[in-house]
Amino acid sequence: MLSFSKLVKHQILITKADSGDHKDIVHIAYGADNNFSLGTAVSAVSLLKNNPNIQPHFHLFTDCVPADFVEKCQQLAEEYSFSMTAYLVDTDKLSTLPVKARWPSSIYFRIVAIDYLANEVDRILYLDSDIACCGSISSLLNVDMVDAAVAACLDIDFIEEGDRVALMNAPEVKGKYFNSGVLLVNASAWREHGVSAKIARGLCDPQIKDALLYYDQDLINIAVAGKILFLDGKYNTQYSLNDEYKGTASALPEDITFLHYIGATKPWHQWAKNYSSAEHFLQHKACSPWQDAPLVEPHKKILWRHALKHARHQRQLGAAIKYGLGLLACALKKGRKSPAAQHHADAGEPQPLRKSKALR
Ligand SMILES: [Mn+2]
Repeated sequence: MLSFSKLVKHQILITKADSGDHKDIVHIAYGADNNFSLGTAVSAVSLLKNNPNIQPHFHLFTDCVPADFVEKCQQLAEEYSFSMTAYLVDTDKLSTLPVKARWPSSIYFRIVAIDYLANEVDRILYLDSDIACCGSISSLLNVDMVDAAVAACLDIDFIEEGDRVALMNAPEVKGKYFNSGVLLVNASAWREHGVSAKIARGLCDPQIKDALLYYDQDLINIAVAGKILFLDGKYNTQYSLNDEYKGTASALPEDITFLHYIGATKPWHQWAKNYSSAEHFLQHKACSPWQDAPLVEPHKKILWRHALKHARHQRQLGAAIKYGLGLLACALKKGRKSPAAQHHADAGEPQPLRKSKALR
């Protein structure tokens, strides 16, 4: 059976906090590929800025650790007291796991991270890279988990719940499906309940495998059902920047600990920078070693499409032309491919979900 922790090829100590600093050490895990590295960095910065009383040890599970990233993290360590370790994950082995077009295999990094760290530390706070910290996390760290394996918040966007829980043969998940962007993990309960092994078994179960839509998130939900402690929504306030152009955006609540930018448009995307909702990310980027890092431009069709819709919504003619041409270029490139390649391209192109904000 698959052992997730064995997929860690090696680890790199990026920076180590001064041991004379007597703050509480909090283990914070991220699992994201290099495409999300700007998000990971700024998420960590937002946590440091809002929590001067703790000393985080960041554990980054990733596919690539560029020298420039290490340099900037070390620069950040001159200002804040924290440790950081990067873990390189064997992506060749992960690529054999089920994913549909919509997700890269790096979605499984979070399971690798938790499985690995559950043998090393007592408690892990897993965070997605598209999460900005907006306040103190001390109340979250003091949560009494009793024998729950995971503390998390309800998912605001669980699609076709009735059908899906039936398909996954997981009635215990009904009405209790959580979002996996913020997970507080009780390592001993995770091990005692054999959660990693249940996830690995789920991956081998044809019925579950075929019904998976959010892969890693579905698998964790099924595996920890009944051993979950639900947290106040402020610990994972899920917000889609694409709601801005759809006209369905609602004002952010006052009291937010973690703001989770769900949906395909992320706050590090060039076309999101004018929204006040992106400020929770951009303000931390602006006063960090990543201040001059360029915002990300579209690099696949679904992003060109969203970028164009945002530019039109914001009545930015120049940007709309640029993104419209980019989208056209994608269509032309696809049209030039042979039928076989075209079939492959179709399979590889993320399709928008009918009802979902998708793309956590
Ligand atoms: Mn996310």
